[in-house]
Amino acid sequence: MPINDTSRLRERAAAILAENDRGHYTVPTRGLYPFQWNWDSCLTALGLSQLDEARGWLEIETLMAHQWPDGMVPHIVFHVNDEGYFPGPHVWRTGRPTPTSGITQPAVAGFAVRRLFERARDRRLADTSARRLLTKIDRWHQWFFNNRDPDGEGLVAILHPWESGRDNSIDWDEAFERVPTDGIDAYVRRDLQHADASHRPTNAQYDRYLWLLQCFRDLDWDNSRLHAASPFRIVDPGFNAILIRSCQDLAWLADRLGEGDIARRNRNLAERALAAFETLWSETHGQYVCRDRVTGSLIDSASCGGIMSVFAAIPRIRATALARRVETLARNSRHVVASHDPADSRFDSHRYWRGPIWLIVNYMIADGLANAGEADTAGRIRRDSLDLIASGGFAEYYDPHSGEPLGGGSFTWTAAMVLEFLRNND
Ligand code: 9WN
Repeated sequence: MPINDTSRLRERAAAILAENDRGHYTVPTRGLYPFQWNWDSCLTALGLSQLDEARGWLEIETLMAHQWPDGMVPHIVFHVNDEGYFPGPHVWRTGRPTPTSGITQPAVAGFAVRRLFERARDRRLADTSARRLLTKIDRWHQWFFNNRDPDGEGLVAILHPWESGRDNSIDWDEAFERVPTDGIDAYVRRDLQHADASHRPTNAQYDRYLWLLQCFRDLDWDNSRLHAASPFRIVDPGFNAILIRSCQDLAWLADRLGEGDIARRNRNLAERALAAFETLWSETHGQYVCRDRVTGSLIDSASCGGIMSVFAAIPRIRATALARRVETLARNSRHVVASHDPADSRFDSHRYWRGPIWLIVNYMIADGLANAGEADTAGRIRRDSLDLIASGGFAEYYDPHSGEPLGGGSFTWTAAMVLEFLRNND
């Protein structure tokens, strides 16, 4: 049944957050994802804090409590045993006291913490929480540039598609050809027990996800060795834009908290990265695209990763061009922002990150466009996002042509983003 009234949308969003709340962390959705995910938690904290500020801070503090000694913040924290997800802790075998995965995810924490801090009504709680998180996030940012930019190019590489958060994007197809599948252990996918196979990555992709995992595991998860060893090294504009924004937001926060060294360090990292960012611009596509760090070439694939670049303080002329890109995509599909250009023959309206719309992506693009003065396009994304929820409910992702809800249901970060979109309308 369509949900047309705003207060009912808010109520339903709050109910989903409560349903997926495990006390000190949330699961993305029951069944399909029974643990804590990194960028899910940071974005979910925004919605949680609208209902209960302390609970919002706790979500990020729980995640950051599982930071590795070298500074990495893992993409999954396995707080409980649950056989319903593959690959579980016995596959990763990272040796952490509370089991975690061995790779990371988009570093959205710096952005989320600034936002919680700016909005806080409980100033004392905000001050102590932000202070505790500041040094941890600063260490994570340094970890990125030390381990994922060993030649000092200014931008960082992902070594596994799961790190990008856009697992089966068309962006990775070419580079994935290089990833072998020999020697992988036998496994059973669990995702297909919870979601339709035609909405999910293929078995051939899962084989390669696992090959990379085993390659890193064979190196004892020693992050100083993984970059050189990985046949998959991609400089993703979306991933880097999130990191740049987080560095800038952390610098802002550090200034407020009187931590001058942290502020300077993060501002410098962001400025260097922004200077290098221009090398990812594609005139052909009118947007940023990925660079394959193994071959050195730009990747011929116009995905939402390149449009998410607007989340960072890119030049105004680029932000305007990205607003135009969104308007072009809007002419090719009923709803925006498709995770891949519908005009591309590889586009698939149902399959995960190869076409469907994700609310978190919409939120970050709309935020960046609004900051760049592109209020009309930002408003359009916001309205489209709320329309999708009103007609399709709180799904993991949506078909950009039909609006059909896809993947998992009762989805945590989708609910959090609805609260955010509604708040921005107040
Ligand atoms: C692997 C939890 C996560 C999101 C990712 C999304 C999906 C996992 C999976 O679910 O990835 O990390 O098993 O498919 O692609 O962005 O963080 O919601």
